[in-house]
Amino acid sequence: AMEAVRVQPVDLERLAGLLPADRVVRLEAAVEQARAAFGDRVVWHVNATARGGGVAEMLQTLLAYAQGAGIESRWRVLAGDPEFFAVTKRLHNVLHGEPGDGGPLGPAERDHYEQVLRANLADLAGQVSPGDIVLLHDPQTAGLAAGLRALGARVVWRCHVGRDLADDVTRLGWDFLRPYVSHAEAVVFSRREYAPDWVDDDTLWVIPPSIDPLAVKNMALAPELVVGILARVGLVTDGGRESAVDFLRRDGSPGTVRSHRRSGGLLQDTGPPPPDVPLVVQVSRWDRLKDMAGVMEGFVRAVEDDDLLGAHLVLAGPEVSGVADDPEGAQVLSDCREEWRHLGAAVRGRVHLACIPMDDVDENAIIVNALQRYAAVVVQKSLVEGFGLTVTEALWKGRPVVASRLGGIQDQIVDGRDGLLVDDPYDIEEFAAALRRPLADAALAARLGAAAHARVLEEYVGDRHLEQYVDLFSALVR
Ligand code: UPG
Repeated sequence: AMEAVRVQPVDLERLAGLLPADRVVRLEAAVEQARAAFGDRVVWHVNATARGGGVAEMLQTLLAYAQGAGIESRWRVLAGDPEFFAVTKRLHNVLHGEPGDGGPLGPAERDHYEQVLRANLADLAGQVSPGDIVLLHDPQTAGLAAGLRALGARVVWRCHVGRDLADDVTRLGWDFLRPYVSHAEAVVFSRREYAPDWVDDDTLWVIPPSIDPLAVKNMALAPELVVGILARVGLVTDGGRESAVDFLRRDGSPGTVRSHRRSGGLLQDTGPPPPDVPLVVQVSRWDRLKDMAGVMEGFVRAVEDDDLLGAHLVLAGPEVSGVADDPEGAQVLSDCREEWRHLGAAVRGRVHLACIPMDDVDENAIIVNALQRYAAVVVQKSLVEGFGLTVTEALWKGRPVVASRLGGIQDQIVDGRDGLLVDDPYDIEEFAAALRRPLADAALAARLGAAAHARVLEEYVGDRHLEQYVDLFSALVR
């Protein structure tokens, strides 16, 4: 059966407290509009995982605010088997223009995809009422559109991935998905360029993702707490001291970061970085398109000629068993470990791989938060990226970010102002050169970080996102 994810309502007032007055007024107007246009309907979100990855991250926070504003919102997670997720991961890869495992997307795959979604639809049929609004996320859920329409629901499909230029590989994915997506009444992409040409302009919406500054992932943390958290989980050493680390969970209840250092599990046998060295950090799912191996190579290149203040690299991702819809995670992590073993002895001690536990969402979030805040430089060397919430999160924290100039990353960063962009994601030398700059130049790092924070507040905070949803849903039910 489908999993129902419960989200505690959060009062929009809290978010409003961060915003300039004109934006508060606009947000209040949007809430009024929402109540009038679709306040009597339930808004459903369906996706493929309750935790790990950008979609789950956003649903957690946007649903909390929608609930807080009195819009009844519910979240269901697909039930699928490994074969289903192998097919949908293939779709995910090809929509990014990457062949992935190169496996087929033919009639047998289609059959299985439809069969799994039929079972899920049966589950939803008992819950969704005619007139309800259903937002289906990503390729995994597209095949639910027709059945939900038949139940009288109003259906939107949102695609979180894409590639700036369509090619023969992306077409494989779209050929598979088109018969399903065509039943949705509106289709949402993070960039205009991602929409295949058969999507009608009047059904196409462009809505970039957002972050919630008040989420556990992004909330302000005192510097002592940052170090305390990282020491507690063994991600940095602090002379053997280890204090209890308490924090407030999303729902306001108390949480504690568990000690993970005895298990040694987080660091994948690579050992912790010493205290007081600058850290270069990339946080990503273990997905080839995030190019963790390339980050390692680029870091090694950057520190080969210049010690760069003794900088270390931390590559952090989720515990691989924790992300249900990502069957490639374990393989990608094990490839990274293999790559690490082949690094020169001198530099190997400066590169660390970490898996962050996923069984407690808030604990995971606060560890990621601390790591991003502690970082001297955050990198995101993706080979393709629909949007890139890890970039937004780091920009919000005022970190200098070095990232590939592609996908949603190029919308978030103006090169040289809010961060540094690398033109060719396959050019290790260019990446290394960009990485050296903020490490070697503290004034540059500070200037980029300040601009970065301001830019996120301007463009990528939840109010803008919620308003766009209100516009979309209002248009849908008009
Ligand atoms: N994250 C964790 N723990 C980890 C690793 C990652 O919490 O150990 C979080 C991370 O903080 C971020 C999210 O997972 O919030 C990852 O999001 P993102 O960087 O956006 O990547 P994807 O998971 O690949 O998300 C997909 C798209 C991406 C888009 C996002 C939302 O690939 O480009 O931004 O969906 O549309």
